[in-house]
Amino acid sequence: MDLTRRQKWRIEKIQAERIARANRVADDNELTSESDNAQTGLVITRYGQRLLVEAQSGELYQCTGRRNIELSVAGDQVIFQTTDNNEGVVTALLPRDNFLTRSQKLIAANIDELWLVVAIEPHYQFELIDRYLVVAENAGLPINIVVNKIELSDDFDQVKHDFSLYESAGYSVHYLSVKAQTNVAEFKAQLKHKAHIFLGQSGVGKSSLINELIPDLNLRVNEISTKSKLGKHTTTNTTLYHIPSGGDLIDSPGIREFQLDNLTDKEILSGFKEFKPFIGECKFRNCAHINEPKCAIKNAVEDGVIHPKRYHSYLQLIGA
Ligand SMILES: Nc1nc2c(ncn2[C@@H]2O[C@H](COP(=O)(O)OP(=O)(O)OP(=O)(O)O)[C@@H](O)[C@H]2O)c(=O)[nH]1
Ligand SMILES: [Zn+2]
Repeated sequence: MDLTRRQKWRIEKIQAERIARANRVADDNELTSESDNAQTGLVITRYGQRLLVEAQSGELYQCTGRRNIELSVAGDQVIFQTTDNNEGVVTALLPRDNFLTRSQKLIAANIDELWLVVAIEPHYQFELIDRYLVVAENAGLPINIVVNKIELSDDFDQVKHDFSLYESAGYSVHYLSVKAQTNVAEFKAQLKHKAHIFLGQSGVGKSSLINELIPDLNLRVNEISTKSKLGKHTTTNTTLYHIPSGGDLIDSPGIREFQLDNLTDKEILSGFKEFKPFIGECKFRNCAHINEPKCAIKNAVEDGVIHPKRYHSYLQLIGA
C-alpha cells in the first residue's frame, strides 16, 4: 500500500493527537469512562491483522488495529483501548527507535542489541560474520559477537587472536560455552533492561542459549498460542519474550538465520564501520577501493589500521 504524502501527514497528525490524549488520560490518573481507557502496551506478536498486546499490568489482550494505522510488530509500543469482551483496539503506534526488515518486510521494532552467535563447531567464517555485521550497521543496530562452544577449542589463544580484529573494529566479543556453563551467568547479566535478538547460522547453539535464558520458553509459547487462539502457528511468528533474569528476547525461526538482503556497494562499504574515517579521502571521488592509486582504504590496510581480512571480505561482498 502506497500512501500519498498528504494521507501520511493526516495519519501522523491523528496518531499524534491520540498519543497526546492517552498521555493526558495517564496524567489525570483517572479513567473517566469505559470507552476512554486508553493505555500504552507492548506488542508481543502479530499474526495477520491481529496483535497480541501486553498491558503494563502484564495482562495480554488480543487486539485489532484501527484502520489507517501502520501495522505494528513485536517490540512496538502502542496505545490501545480494551473492549467489553476483554479484547482491544490499537489506536496509535508510538514512534520507533529502530526496526529490522527482511526482504523489505518489517519484522521487529525497538531492538537494543543484536547478538551474532558463532561457534567453534561449525567453525566460524569471517566472511559470514562480516555479512551479518554489514546488515546490522545498515539497519543502524548495535551488534555484538558471541563465540559459543569454546570448550571444544584446543587453541583458545588462537580463537581470541582471530576475534581481536573485531574488537579493534569496535565490536564486543563474548566467549562462552552453554554446555560447560562457562560465562553464561555473566552473559545473562549483560542482557538486563534491554531488548535483544540472536542471529547466526544453524547449529551454533542459539536454541540452547535461548533455553538457558528462558527455561520455561515452551510454557510461554503455549500461553501465547492460547491467548492468540493461534495454536501451533505461533512458533513461526516473531514474538517478544521476557527473560526471567531481566531483558527481552525477540525471536522467530526466520529472524535467527537472517541473511544479507541485496545491498548496494555503497551500503556494503558503509557496513564496515572502521572504514568510515577513510571514506571520501581517496584521490578519486568515485574510487571503488579496488585497484585505484592513492586509495585511502587500501593505504589504511597497508598501514595496518584496517585488517586485511576485513578488506578481503569487503572485496568479496562487492563481488570484486
Ligand atoms: N559442545 C557444545 N555443544 C553445544 C553447545 N551449545 C550448544 N551445543 C550443541 O550444538 C547443537 C546445536 O545447538 P542448537 O542450540 O540447536 O543450535 P541452533 O543455533 O539453535 O541451531 P538451529 O536450531 O539449527 O538454528 C546441539 O546439539 C547442542 O546441544 C556448547 O557450548 N558446546
Ligand atoms: Zn579508495
